[in-house]
Amino acid sequence: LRYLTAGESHGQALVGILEGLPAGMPVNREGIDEDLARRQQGYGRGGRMAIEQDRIHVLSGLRGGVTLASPLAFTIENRDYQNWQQGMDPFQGDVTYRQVVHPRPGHADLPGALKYGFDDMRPILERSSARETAARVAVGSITRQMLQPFGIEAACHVVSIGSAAIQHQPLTFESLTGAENSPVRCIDESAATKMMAAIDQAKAQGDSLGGVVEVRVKGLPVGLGSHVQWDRKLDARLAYALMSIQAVKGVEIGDGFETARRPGSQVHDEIYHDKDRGIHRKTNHAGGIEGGMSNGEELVVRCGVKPIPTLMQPLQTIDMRTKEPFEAVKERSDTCAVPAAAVVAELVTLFVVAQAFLETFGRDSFEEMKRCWKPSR
Ligand code: EPS
Repeated sequence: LRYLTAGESHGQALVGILEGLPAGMPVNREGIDEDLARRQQGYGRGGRMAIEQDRIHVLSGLRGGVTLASPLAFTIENRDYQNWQQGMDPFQGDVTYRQVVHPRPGHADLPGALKYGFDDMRPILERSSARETAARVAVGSITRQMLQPFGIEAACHVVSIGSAAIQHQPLTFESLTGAENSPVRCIDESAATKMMAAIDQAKAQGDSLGGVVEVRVKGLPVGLGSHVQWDRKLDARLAYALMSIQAVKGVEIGDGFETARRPGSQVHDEIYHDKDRGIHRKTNHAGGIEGGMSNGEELVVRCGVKPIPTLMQPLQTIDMRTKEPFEAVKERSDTCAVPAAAVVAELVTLFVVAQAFLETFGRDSFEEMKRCWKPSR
């Protein structure tokens, strides 16, 4: 299972090609559009989300709502292209339109411009924009539909924004349901109020805020990923995929960095067996992965998301043409995209899980996959 995305933030559309799905798998458009809408929400977003209404347009790979095993190609329209055509039209676009020559510290602007030999950073920011994550959400959402019949479900929530954090501990998959109705995807109402106040304050000060998001996946069979090779380890693959999300600066599995501070007796999850539950654990510090393999417990991953580099109270930078000191560019932006990043992390996690799932339980046809499905325990 693999995919590519294409598309500029203010170009005509985002594009995705997903290849490797089994044949005969039902795909429901509404489910994908729901995930796309989830990603668009969140307190702290800027003006762009009032323009966009992300919807998937499938071009190939499906017939009558069922996969053909051929590459599934899709687009998600950028409505804002109507306002940007003058600058972004593939052939007629004016390359001097809305140039960006004052790189934002923390953004792809500067290294991208130096690497590709541009003075204008527009071509860099158009592609490095987190708008691209809409395509990844669509991909992940399709894989959600593949995993659902096998009892695998994912959910996400926001653990902290700035210094405002949730109090609830320990969490389970079921405890996350309330996040869907929170403007900041937070299950703790008092923390959510503090998060929104922090966003308001950052906005008033022309600043931006990051945070920590968590994804949980339940119903994973034992043995996704493998200990036998570095690039087959499920935790390593999750870290790779999650770190590739714009603004993610750290990834933790289970108790993550905290395990380094505790003795082994308080880190490792003791093993039990009884007739009803089979092999099981009473704790889940490992976050559902041991030795690079799923161990049958809930998968728990967290991402640290840095604050967006576009500040309305700009940081110091230089003018790329004169190299004189200047204030960084003020593009329209979000104050905080952490609630959206939680949704992206959930869908990116599901893609990695689906990829590993197909390696162990995959067949050419979906019906055969379901017939042969026998999780080890
Ligand atoms: C982004 C800047 C903003 C965000 C955008 C990411 O867009 P614009 O420059 O058009 O105002 O809204 O996020 C999205 C469009 C999205 O769909 O998430 C950036 O510079 O990364």
